[in-house]
Amino acid sequence: MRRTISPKAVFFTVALLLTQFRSDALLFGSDRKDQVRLARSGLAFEPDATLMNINNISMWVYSDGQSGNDPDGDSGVVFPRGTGGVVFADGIVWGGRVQDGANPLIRAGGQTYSTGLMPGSILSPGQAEDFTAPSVNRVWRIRRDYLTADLSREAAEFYLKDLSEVSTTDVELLRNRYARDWLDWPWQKGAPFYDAEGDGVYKPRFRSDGSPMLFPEADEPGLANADQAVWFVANDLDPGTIQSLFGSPAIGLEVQTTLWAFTGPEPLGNVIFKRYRFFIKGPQRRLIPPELTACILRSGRTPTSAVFMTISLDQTWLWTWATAIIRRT
Ligand SMILES: [Ca+2]
Repeated sequence: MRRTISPKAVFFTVALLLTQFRSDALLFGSDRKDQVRLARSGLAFEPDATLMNINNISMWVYSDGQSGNDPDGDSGVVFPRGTGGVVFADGIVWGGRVQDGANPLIRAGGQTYSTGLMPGSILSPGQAEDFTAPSVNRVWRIRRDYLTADLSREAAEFYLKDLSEVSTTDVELLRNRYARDWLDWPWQKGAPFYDAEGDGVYKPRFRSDGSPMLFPEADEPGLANADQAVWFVANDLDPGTIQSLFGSPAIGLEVQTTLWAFTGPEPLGNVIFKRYRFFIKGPQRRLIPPELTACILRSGRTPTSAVFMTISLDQTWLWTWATAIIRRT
């Protein structure tokens, strides 16, 4: 049935394809590798890549939405940790009709083996943050016990080393990054936090030994009482990047991604949750019917996945899904 809309209305239907990709062919570009190597060398304090790796799964994520691949272009979702890759890359793909006066009507974006997004939020219609700034081209990550936790395995995964090769410096660099990310948690951009005072402002507090004070004693970054969380924001405004994906012009989407995970036994110890929030900040105001028309999952030889969907009321979409590894085949 044909949908009737107001002439002034902006209509954007979306078909979201949420899947995990396996490939033997695709590698990241040299720029990506260089950036990540720089970060891994410790020369860049605010890197654009990190891992979710607090339970039985380790998983690479990047500030431009690329996910699943490791910096060397290999499968970057490893289960159980320290063994072999089970997912080559993962991502979310959206497409639909955008009635904003520009052509073509059909637009698409997302991430597959490459990404149509660039790091940073959208400041005003058509204007994104400068993705070359280290404070923008960044992924934030927290865990509550960063000051005292044994981060040796994390360091081995982050620096792509054997555990026996991890140095004290490697571990301390990661610990410093956790401390910095806790301090710099980008709540003003939309990163979730527990608000002790209920004042809407994130104000972390620390004890004399440097350890962070936790909620409800103080504001705390994170979501769902998870043991580890990652947050970053990206946008589709860069014409070359978005068109290189599917040949589509930008929609004007800001995409905020949160990942979180829990320690402990199965099944929760084998799950990484991932939430996407979509904000429409295009050159012209676009209204989006709060509906999603399709969601397709793919499992097969890949880990079993599940999707949980909610729709917020402020013209944003909120998606939560989980990578849950039941068993490795
Ligand atoms: Ca507060």
